[in-house]
Amino acid sequence: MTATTDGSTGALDPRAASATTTTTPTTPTPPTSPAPPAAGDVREAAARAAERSIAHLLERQDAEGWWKGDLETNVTMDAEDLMLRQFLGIQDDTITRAAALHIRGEQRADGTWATFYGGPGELSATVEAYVALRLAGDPPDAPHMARAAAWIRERGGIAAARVFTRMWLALFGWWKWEDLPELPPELIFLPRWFPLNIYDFGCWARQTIVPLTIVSAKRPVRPAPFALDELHTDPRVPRPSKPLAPVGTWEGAFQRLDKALHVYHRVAPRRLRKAAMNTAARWIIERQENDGCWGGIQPPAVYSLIALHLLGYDLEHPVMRTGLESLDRFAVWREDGARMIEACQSPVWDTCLATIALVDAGLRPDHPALVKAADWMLGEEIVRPGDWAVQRPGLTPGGWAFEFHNDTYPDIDDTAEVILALRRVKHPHPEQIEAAVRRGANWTVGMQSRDGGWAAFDADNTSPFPNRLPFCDFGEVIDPPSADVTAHVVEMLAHEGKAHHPRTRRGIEWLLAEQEANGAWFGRWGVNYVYGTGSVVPALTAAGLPGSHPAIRRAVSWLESVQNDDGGWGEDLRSYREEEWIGHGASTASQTAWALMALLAAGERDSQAVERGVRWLTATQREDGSWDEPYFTGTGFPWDFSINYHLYRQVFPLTALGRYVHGEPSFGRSGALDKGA
Ligand code: R03
Repeated sequence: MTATTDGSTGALDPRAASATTTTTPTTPTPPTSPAPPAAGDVREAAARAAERSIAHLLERQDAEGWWKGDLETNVTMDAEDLMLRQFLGIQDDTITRAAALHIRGEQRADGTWATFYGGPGELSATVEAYVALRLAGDPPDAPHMARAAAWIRERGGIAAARVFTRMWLALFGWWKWEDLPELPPELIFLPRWFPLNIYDFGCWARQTIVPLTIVSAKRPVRPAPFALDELHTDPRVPRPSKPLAPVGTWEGAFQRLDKALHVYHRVAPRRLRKAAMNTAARWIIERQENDGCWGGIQPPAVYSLIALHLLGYDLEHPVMRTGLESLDRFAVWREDGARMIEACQSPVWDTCLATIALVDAGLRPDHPALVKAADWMLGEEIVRPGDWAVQRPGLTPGGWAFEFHNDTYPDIDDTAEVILALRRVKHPHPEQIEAAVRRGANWTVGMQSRDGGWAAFDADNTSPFPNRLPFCDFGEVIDPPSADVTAHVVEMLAHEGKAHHPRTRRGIEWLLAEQEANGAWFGRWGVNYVYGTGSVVPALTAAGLPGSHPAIRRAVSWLESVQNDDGGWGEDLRSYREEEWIGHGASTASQTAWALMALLAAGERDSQAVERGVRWLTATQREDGSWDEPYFTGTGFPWDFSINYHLYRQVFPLTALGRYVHGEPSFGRSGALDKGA
């Protein structure tokens, strides 16, 4: 996310964004490219663009067979890395300088940091970035620091930051633990049927909250060498007291529960609390992956390291040492010496999407690069139970995760897409593909939620309670079914010849029931309605719905209604918050591709909309066969946490161009599912 000179980046008016991609002065205009092809050559131009893109992708495959694009998020990752090192006493000057270089590089002229390219200043990110630069030695009276501090104070200061941010500050005495929600370690003892037991939370929240209950109980304070008075609106009264909601409301009930838990904290039986913390520690250590990480994502790792350290695990203990080493592997070192921490890594996701793109664009299915990718994916298969088995105890393991090392939390999205990829490769040992696909497909079918949809990591993870906790003021904390994941599963099952399987039919019914009145589908893990619609339409047509089906017609009409004047599609992250941004934003490569994939699947190959979209892709492709995409089109949590998957801008345009030139992927396999799956 590169800041621009005038501080604001990206379009601020939905209509302006849709005019053309280059009207907003602050968004990077695509490199000047040759005039779009004349009508007759648009297919020829698409074929040439696909060839260049294939070459570009093949050059970037790792020797081990995988692809991985940077997973760019925001500077809280880098700030929390520096705060973790400060807390554990493992500061490293080289790392501090490189992290500070990256953080400063992301600050905008108005002194703020955002959580996505073109986004507004975000208070918690700005607080954390400011603290990190103070730890790196930037003086508070430096212009860039003074601007940030003034902006923070104007927006309520530290008191208005989210709970996670204030927890980080409490570690150094810059906030009071008493002014944070309680997270009692005794939570770990709650049985599966009891509300707010840890399995009621989404897997990422569960892995984060368990260690945080230890930190919350211990309330550690290791003062830093400076105060942060300049970040309080009034240092004398650093925190406004939040008024209690009425007792009859959920919010009021949970606020009062939190007050009771603060009292309990003072009187908790020592033996019970000690037993709870030890049980939590065992739970955490059981889930550390072979490479030392936790679930392949940053939050459980940093909080588990703090929690275990507070319980006496010293830095040389294997759990701590491998945990810290795994965090170092999340660092991307740039040529300019800056260091960016990835919140997570997406090699499995990137590799399956790249494989699909290459085959759909005409690369021969037995190409050595594809066989190598398939072998690597086969090696990534997960064959042991994870936390998902709590909800599905009898289900045979199978499937894939998103990251290099994450056997505890395979996800349904990656499993569906890996199967779609493996089925496209002509492998010398097809029986290996068949076996892994069968296990993965059976596991996926077994993970269907009761309502017929599929979620990302768990089945039926829909409790209404976690979201009401005062602690949960950031991101999502449960994992309900979503249209994009359900669509990827339906598409996979259709490819497996299971379009008429009862489970598939329930998934299709779920999708049809979820279609918005405007004809689109919501995007949970991608931005936003363009992603949801781009996922669902190809799934429904793969499962046999005709392009003339009313639901498909409504989706086509919606996509045509939000196409930009320049022929591309774009949807700003603001659409998660503001209706007028639904379907609107500066054109981007990945979102244009998603729209084209839907229109092509719906039988619109010869339409004006498709031709204009294909032209936009061919006209904005760079000389080296790649596309630029500063905009974030990936979603961690709608609005709260956004991702720029750096490979999206390559793999999706190639998929769309490939399907435009070569037609839809053929399917209708007689893939096997176990009886009764
Ligand atoms: C679309 C791809 C398939 N998809 C995988 C998506 C993985 C997305 C990255 C996960 O990284 C995370 C980063 C996080 N942050 N904070 C949290 C978090 C979780 C995952 C977080 C938020 C609230 C709580 C706990 C942790 Br409570 C930065 C299925």
